Amino acid sequence: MASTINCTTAGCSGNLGANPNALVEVNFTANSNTSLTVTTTSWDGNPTPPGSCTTCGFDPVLWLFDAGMTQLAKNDDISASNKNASITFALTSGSMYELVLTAFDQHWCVAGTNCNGTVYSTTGWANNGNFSGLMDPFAFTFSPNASVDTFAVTSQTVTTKYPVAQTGVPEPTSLALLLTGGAFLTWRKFAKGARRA
Ligand SMILES: [Ca+2]
Ligand SMILES: [Ca+2]
Repeated sequence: MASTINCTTAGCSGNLGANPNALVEVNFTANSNTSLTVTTTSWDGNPTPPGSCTTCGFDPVLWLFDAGMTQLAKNDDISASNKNASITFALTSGSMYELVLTAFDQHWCVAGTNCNGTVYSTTGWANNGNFSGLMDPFAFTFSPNASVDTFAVTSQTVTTKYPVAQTGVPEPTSLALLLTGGAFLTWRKFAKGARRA
C-alpha cells in the first residue's frame, strides 16, 4: 500500500503505507506570533462495538522541530486513556518549523544522549515504530490561535528514507566502558591464578 498525505491549513490525514517507521513531515512558516495547537484525531483503541472502527488509527506521537531539527515540543498521549497526541507551541513570526507525526515508539535521538535506553553515535530516528496491530490511518488538526492566513503549510511529505538511519550501535564511549570492564575481569582472573600458584 502506498503512503498518502493530504494537508490543508486545517490539518492533515492519510496513511503511512503500512510502514510504522514512516514519518509524516509538514513544513510551515509562521506569519505572526501565534500559539499553534496540533491534535491528532484518528486514534480510537476502544471502538464500540469492538472491531467496528474502520478509520481509527495507531498510537500516534507528534513532534515539533525548528528548521535546524532542534526539538521544540513532543507529545505521545493526551492522557492514560487517550492515546491521541496534542502539542501547543508559541510560534515566532517568520520562523520555519517542521511538524512530524510518527507511530509509537519511534524516537528522535540526539547523538551521545540516552534515547529511550540507548545511546546512539549519530543523530536521527530510532526506527522503532509499531502499529501494535491497530490500523494505519492518521489524522490531525491545526488550530492556530489566529486567523488561518497567519499560518501556511509550505510542504508536506511522508518520508520513508530517514535523515539518519540508526543501527543500535553503542557510541565509542560506551564501547570503551565495556572494554574497560572486560579488562578488569581478565585482571581478576589473572590475580586469582597468581594467588593459587
Ligand atoms: Ca500517542
Ligand atoms: Ca503512547
